[in-house]
Amino acid sequence: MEWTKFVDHPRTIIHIDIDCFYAQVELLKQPNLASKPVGIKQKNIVVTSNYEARKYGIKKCELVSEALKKCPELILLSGEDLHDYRQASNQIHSFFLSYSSKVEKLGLDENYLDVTDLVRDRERMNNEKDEINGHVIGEYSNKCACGCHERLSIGSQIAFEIRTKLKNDLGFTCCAGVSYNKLLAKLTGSVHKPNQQTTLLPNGTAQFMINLNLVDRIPGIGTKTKHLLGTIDVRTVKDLQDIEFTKLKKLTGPEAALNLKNLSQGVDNAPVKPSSKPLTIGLEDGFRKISLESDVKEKFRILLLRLMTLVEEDGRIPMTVKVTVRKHDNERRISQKETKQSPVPTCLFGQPVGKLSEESANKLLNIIMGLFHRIVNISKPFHLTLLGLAFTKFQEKNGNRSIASFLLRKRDLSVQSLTSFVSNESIAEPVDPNIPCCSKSESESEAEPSPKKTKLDVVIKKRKFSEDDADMCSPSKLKVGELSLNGDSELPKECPGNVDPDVFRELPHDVQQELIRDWKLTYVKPKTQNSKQSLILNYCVATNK
Ligand code: DCP
Ligand code: MG
Ligand code: MG
Repeated sequence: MEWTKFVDHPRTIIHIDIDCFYAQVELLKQPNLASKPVGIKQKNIVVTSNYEARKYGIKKCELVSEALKKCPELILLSGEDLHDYRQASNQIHSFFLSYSSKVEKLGLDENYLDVTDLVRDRERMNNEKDEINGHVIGEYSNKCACGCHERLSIGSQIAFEIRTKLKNDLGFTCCAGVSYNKLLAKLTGSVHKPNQQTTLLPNGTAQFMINLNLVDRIPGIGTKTKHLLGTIDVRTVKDLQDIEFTKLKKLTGPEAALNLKNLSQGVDNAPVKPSSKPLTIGLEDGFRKISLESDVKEKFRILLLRLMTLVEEDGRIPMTVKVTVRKHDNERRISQKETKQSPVPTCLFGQPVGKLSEESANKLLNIIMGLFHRIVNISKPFHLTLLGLAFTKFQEKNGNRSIASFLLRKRDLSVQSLTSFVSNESIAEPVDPNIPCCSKSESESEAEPSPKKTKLDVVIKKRKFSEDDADMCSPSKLKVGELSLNGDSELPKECPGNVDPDVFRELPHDVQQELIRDWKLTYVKPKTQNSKQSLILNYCVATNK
């Protein structure tokens, strides 16, 4: 595998990021504050602030105490309840869909729009101005042979129209980056802020990338990759551009080396993937210490209530619950995250979806605590620093379920790391960077954003992992869906094949029955299916009568 430069630039991509998003949502509700410095607070952190406040040097995710030192007159508004932000985010996403069907949502306030088709239509009409709207990086007059300068120019006109209409219709100002791929559009959009737009032409790319300076300024290069590259003295984007491909390949493997070389030159072939509903809806809450089972249960109860409001907004019926626990080992000074998951009886979720009766909530909590007990041995002292709950598989409201829906892999992990719970003991502190963190559980469990970990980190880690860390593997688990495919797996008696048997045994009889019924409905196919799978299922159902 060798690395070669791409030479033509057929696509036009716009990246749009809303200015000081939470603050704008709040200020649209209280416009009288717009000219004052306003910060949005979650627990003891100012997660963002308006640009008035930023004039005082207030940064994102700054401690409230620090922010108040910089600007004593800072007005602090609570950002604990994410409902309005999610609603605004969905409205903005829908608004963009009126320009292109290819809109990919990235977090709450960012979207990529692939406007290639729209540009082509306008090019045919041939009545666009041949000049770029907003800031430009690169030399417009030194035209690229593929014709992209004209297309990017039209893209910049479209970006301006979108930004103007977004402000008029929904009230938000934003920044846009226009370029020929996602990576460059995103990086370009943040050059001039707020409420501005920038277009990057191919002849400006190499220098633009160099100007980023350190490699981890490139989205896709996380902490681990940065450190790994440091071992061969590659620290800047220029170093990465210049390093011999063979040397890089030796360090990271061919796939990652190719990715890295491409990134360093601003090459990114990833398509804009139209966003769909997330496959996981989850919440996490971090704290200094929890060591009592009763506190754990209370935390899970609060998490469950909050999670149900998200489920209600989503409208689909959850089918699997996943519990995440971060345990701190005081002696070894390490924290490790583990997860366990179990199907949940779909009948627990009443109509409308998300409205839980107290009885159903208790049943769910029993399942959750059952999973918790599989992770934490409460007969011994324990020290927990994070609890998380997520629903990971869903059934559409029309009841159309399929085995395929069970087998889908995580695509879009929508887990909010909670600095937003109102709780006395909870402290939204970053994890101590000096304490090494490892996760012995399923890789999917890694939901927290810090330290910055990217796909590339994962590719590189997997490679390293298989070479020297094989003993770190988690014990094999019954994964949802695996049994149905691998008929030769040993099936626990009395238990539906998709439920952890130890969790199952702890559940009340009626919940066990509901799980068996769901399992039967999902997996037991009409008699014509003559497979090991259906034989196993029939056995399960029979033994539980
Ligand atoms: N946010 C958060 N925690 C973070 C970063 C951001 O809760 N560590 C929230 C608050 C932001 C929103 O996400 O308003 C969007 O994040 P951005 O990074 O886009 O920041 P802003 O939109 O606030 O500011 P900018 O104008 O720099 O885009
Ligand atoms: Mg933003
Ligand atoms: Mg953003």
